[in-house]
Amino acid sequence: MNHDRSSSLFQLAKQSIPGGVNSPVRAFKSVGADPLFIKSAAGDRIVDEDGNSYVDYVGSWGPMIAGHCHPDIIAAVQQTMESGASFGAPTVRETTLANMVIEAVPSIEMVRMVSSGTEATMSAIRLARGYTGRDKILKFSGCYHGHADSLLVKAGSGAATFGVPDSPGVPADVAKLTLTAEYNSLESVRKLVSANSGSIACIIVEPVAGNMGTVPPRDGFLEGLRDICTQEGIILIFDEVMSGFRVAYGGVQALAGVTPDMTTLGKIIGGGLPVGAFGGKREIMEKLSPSGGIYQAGTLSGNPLAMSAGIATLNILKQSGFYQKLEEKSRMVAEGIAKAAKDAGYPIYSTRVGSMFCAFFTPGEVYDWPSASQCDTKAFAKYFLAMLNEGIYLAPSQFETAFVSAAHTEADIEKTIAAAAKCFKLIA
Ligand code: KE4
Repeated sequence: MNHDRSSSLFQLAKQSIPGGVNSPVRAFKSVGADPLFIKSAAGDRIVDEDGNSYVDYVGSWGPMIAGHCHPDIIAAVQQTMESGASFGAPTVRETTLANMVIEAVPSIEMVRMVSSGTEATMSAIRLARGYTGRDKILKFSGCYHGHADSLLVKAGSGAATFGVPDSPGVPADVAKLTLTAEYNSLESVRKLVSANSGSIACIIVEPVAGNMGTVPPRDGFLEGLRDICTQEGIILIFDEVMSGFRVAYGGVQALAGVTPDMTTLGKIIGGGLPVGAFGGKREIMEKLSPSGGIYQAGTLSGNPLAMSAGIATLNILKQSGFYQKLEEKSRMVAEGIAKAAKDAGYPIYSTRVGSMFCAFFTPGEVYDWPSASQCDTKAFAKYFLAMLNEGIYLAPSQFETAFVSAAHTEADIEKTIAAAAKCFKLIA
């Protein structure tokens, strides 16, 4: 496949945009190639500036669960645009989408709209700190919750329970308030909680981790977090920015039967337009300005375009059989790729939760960041580029999740599996 135009556009972009991209993962750095510049998309396909068509498993990193250019979403946004893109004043659509979210996720009694997942998690943490009067937070290695300072933190070395910055520009004094445990390890949580008793405001977790590849919670993990938080008066935040409305209409919490105190959302509820949301118990949410004293704001929060795209998207998801059909497509493609790897004699560890799936390039079980980080990222890069050459667009990193949409056709799933069979043979 020829990518000349994308490459020249990338050189141009690098002169005016840092790294040539507006979000780092798009730069294809971990797969050692120039990124593709995408010109258009429709259904399960994206087309690059060189005219190459690809079966898309990135789906804008999750939002495009209904497929690209769904006519209902286009119509909703077009109609809204014609009556005004943004007013900076309350509109009916915000209440409509808020009530759809509340109806879908019973643990959410009230919800505040923002413009990104980062804003959602950053605001939820401030609300948890303000509500509890405590300053520390606890997260998990391998989980990503956006780029707010408190969340760009990794575990301190040795016995130090203090966090250290995971990026220049994050002050050490901020990082030390973030504790980091291991995903799927209640023991690591209990140790940190007892060492910081009474000073942890919240535990924030991806109830299905999607940012180290797709890593499901082990039996009892989410339930254990719920118990610890209840006993210790810690706010349990499920970061469902990726998994919300993705694995089920009610998110992971609907599948797991575990009730968080707050939930963050994004991606799908904006149907491809900028959106985020955080919601939870009324007694917590009412502490937010202007009903309470904890400040949070946003010029384009709840803007009509994103709200109309979100409402249209959720109406598509509510159609009967939507998730059953998506489950069948997702099972086909994930199992097909795993079988292709096995038949080629290349060991991968395959995971899937609903329409989120991942092929880990390691023979061992992946259940947390230390085990995920054992993957052969060089082999992944070779596989990624070989699949791209076959017209299959995967996430350009081993530590990301692949997404299936309702628009993925059986023919394109077959094409994907055939490509995987060829590509695993190439790298085996
Ligand atoms: P945004 O600020 O990117 O809208 O959302 C941050 C965020 C929060 N929580 C979870 C669970 C997330 O997955 C994300 C963002 N996901 C990444 C994909 N791994 C976005 C892609 C990117 O950074 O460009």
